[in-house]
Amino acid sequence: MKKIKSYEITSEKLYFNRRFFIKAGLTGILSSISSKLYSFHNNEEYRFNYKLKVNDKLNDFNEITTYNNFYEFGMDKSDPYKNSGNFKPLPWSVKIEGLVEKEGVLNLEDLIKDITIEDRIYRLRCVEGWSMVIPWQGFSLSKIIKKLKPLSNAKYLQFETVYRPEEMPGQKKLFNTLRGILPWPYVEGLRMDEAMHPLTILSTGLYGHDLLNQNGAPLRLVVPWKYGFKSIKSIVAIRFVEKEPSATWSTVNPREYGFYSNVNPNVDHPRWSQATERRIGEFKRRPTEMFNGYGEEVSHLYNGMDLIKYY
Ligand SMILES: Nc1nc2c(c(=O)[nH]1)N[C@H]1C(S)=C(S)[C@@H](COP(=O)(O)O)O[C@H]1N2
Ligand SMILES: [Mo]
Repeated sequence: MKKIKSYEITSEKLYFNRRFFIKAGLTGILSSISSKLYSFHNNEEYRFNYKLKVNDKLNDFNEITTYNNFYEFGMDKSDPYKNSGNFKPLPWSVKIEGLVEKEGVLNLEDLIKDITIEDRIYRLRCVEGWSMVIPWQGFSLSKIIKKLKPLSNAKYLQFETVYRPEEMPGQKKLFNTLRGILPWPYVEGLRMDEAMHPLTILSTGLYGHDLLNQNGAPLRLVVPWKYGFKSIKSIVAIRFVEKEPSATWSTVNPREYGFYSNVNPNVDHPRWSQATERRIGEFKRRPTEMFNGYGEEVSHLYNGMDLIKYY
């Protein structure tokens, strides 16, 4: 179990103080208090691209790292926190495959060389009806895609999570829908224009801390206008393909999970209403916003599409 020390349980206030210290150049002190695995974060001049909405409040570090969905480590929300201590996020490399000029294996450092890590505060909305506001750090996936030079017939991307049953106890169980365990490896997909949208990020950290294992270390996707399961963790392959790729949840249960999975209060999950959500840390449910509140930025991607048919 990865213990979270009390000094790592960061309140919003402390976070902003940290930012101040980062600016003041006291990075040495910071890196000694956060048990770092690698060092993409502490030396950054953080920038905020998105301001918090008036009624949004950041979830704290403890909430974000103890209430997770990462079935590779088990199905309960606390399992990823409890069972991910043996996972080794370093060294890490990512396979680049398919309809792209620069196929090959890239180690993480090479993949993000020359890329600035930015601060992005995004809401993550789960299909089960809960949500959090998370200060991610990462960079637009589009920066990587441009460097890799996709061929003109690459219309979609598929992402794949690492398969390491020795380090991920949930992967040891055989696939069996009745028990709810998924087929491994976990895969996800995006249409090329969704992947190129500046809001779509690859994240390497949050709250000024490298990603913990339970959040998808060392590299995970975040697509803030889609349900959380599109945000695939611990990515080891990115595949450029012509046809809509398979995605784990839509393969397992296509009636309940579509390829698009845009947050949409008007389209219910067959077993749950999607009209409201519970922000972790709050009791009263709040209305869910179309595209999770990012409609102004992303609705043009779906002009003319029937979002009830393409859920
Ligand atoms: N590989 C993998 N990625 C995954 C999942 C998973 O089980 N396996 N769960 C998804 C779901 S359902 C959600 S809601 C988010 C949760 O991300 P968080 O734990 O960092 O908040 O991760 C997504 N990515
Ligand atoms: Mo989720």
